[in-house]
Amino acid sequence: MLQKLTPALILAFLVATISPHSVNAYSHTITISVSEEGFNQSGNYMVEVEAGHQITITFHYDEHPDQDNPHEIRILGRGLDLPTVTISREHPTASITFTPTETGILRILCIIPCIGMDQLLGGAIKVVKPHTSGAQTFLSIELEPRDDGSNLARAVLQNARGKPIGDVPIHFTLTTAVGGELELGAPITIDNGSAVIAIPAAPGKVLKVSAQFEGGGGFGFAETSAEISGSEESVKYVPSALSSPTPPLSLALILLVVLGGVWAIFGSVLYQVFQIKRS
Ligand SMILES: [Cu+2]
Repeated sequence: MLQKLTPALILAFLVATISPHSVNAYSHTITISVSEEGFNQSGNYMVEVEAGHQITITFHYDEHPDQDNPHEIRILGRGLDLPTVTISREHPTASITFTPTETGILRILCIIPCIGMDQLLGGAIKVVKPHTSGAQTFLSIELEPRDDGSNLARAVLQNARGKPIGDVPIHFTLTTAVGGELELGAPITIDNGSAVIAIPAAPGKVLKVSAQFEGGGGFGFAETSAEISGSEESVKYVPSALSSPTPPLSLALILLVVLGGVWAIFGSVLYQVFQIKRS
């Protein structure tokens, strides 16, 4: 039994060691649902693709069955001249295939009047430079809240066998709910494969922190992200002393003196005006 198993085990080991490691981080076949709530139910939908790679986008009509709300969708961008894509209750699915050649943002929008059209103006395709291929890598991310309301993001980069990869930059990006993107920095991983960056406090907001390893040195691209909602703690409203129900006596006295002074000046001005009138 064991003798029969041994060649199989050796083969399995060999396959595991020499299996092709050229892996693309994501597929360029994209499905987007379209409804009055937006693209994939979002008013600021965004997807990332690599320049120079052919992409196929399938739009899917996702309205309530009773509702006839056709859409005509256009993808706009520099160097692009694409036909529009029409979807309706009768023709719920339509695809478009093209190859973006330049990096930058392409816009996706519905160009006919429809229900929820304000939600269908802000779609975006982010075209980034092609990712480096190489041995498969894994990136994980953890967010640790700190006492002052900010967070610490820790990303760990490992190879396919779980060994840490040190001395390479990890790019951290912050995405806010309104769709803005902020480059936070690119700390270098230490021996245990980790890189750490501070995330500014954003009370009451949901933040998406992305970490990206661009690849290089034989290693392939990897990315990961995590979401965090900023704590409400740091926006606690502290009423000023005078607007509190029981103002301190000293402050009340100061207020009395100031108001008394104002009335005294007003009184003396009035008195002088009467004096002038009389004389
Ligand atoms: Cu529409």
